[in-house]
Amino acid sequence: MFRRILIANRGEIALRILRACHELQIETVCVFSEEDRGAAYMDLADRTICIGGPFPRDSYLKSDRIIAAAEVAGADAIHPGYGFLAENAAFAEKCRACKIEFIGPGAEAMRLLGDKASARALAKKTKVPTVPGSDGVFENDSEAIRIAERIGFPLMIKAAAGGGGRGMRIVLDKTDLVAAIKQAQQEAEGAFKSTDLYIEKYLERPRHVEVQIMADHEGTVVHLGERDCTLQRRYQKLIEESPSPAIDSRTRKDLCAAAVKLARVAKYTSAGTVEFLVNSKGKFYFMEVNTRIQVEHPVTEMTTGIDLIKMQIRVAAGESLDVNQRSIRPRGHAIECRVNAEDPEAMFRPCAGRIEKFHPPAGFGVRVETYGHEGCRVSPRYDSLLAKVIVHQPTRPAAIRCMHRCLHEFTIEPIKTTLPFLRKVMSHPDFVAGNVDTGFVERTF
Ligand code: MV4
Repeated sequence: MFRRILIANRGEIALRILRACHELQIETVCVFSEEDRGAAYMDLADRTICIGGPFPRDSYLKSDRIIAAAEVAGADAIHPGYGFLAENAAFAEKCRACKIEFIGPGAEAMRLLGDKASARALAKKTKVPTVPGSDGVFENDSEAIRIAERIGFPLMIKAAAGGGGRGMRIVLDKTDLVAAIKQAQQEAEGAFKSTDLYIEKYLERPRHVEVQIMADHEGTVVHLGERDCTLQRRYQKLIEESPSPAIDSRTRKDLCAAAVKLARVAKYTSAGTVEFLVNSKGKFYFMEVNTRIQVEHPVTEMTTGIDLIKMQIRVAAGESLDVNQRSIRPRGHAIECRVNAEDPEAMFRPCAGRIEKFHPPAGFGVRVETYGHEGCRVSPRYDSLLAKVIVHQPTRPAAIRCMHRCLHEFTIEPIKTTLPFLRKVMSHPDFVAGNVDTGFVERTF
């Protein structure tokens, strides 16, 4: 097992990883930016090292400084959390070259699955259902037109290097195609330094259902059930739950089996998520793979009783999985609400400042993941995620009632948060009925 882990992240996920390390009796090193100097969660770290200025590109994205910090502090592994360097294959390779274990998948699997066009090609080859579309990236406009005419409109142009909705365009008919390709190319070039694009048929009003997988270095792959993340706004998830209220047990079985199959052929290790879109008839299609631990992982931890961060650390240290598929028995219903420092009345504009009053909820089946406390500062430089409220109850109606209670108990002042918005969703008849799609938030609020 590792002796000392460096945490290359900040905020709630840095705290989550710190706690897991200490339960495993592993020492911790926390790196931080000038902006995060003095943040209370770092009191729990055995050592803290400043790695640069407030902008992510000057600190949390500076791979060489992070590796240097790990070497100086004698850390034998780095946990990247989510965001920042978590899905950067070059960073994973640098860690390996410096004999520091990167807690995540190998660089090869990360590269193969991180490119959405190659992940899609692998899914297709593996007979995991994919949306009709191009075989890999297209070369030029005339090839794109040929593919578009074959699959029909509406369709989507997507950036191979994209993710979370960046570099995507919906194309309603042929007259818009060439202009959309140009726009998507420009966006992709700017954001990812790659103009590779591919085409998919556009699925209307889908649900987003993803499968949590975990794999060790012996080739054992298990799934931990699915999460339904349909409630989003502008590709930002707001509420996640498990099990999905939208799929039957047969679909669930097929979906989870497809995710495991894909992880096996990719020789995947560590925690990962295979994302699918599900249409109103319950047919599912592979979308992309997230090669990291995700924000919403606690939903799965609550239903399975498995600590995914600890499991990730054990697997990275070379231990084999201490569970098998039959022993993983999801129970009850879990819901997570993301409490963001944003003003829902002002188009979810990020809000920053000092928190004067902070009273998180607690009680039976309630878990709160946050770096927040009275007197803490919320920076405008970083992700607005302030707290995650996760509830676990025997049934979905009980979980909704419990979440409703928690959201009323939670007091944060004076900064604006998404709490009032989340309260409205919890009492909305369509959410209560499990009858929403990915356009629900924009249509309803
Ligand atoms: C799609 C789609 C419809 N058809 N692909 C958005 C983020 C990325 N993970 C995939 N996304 C979508 N891909 C096809 N072929 C609709 C979306 C989409 C979406 C997906 C999940 C949750 C919310 C969404 C909101 C708008 C669009």
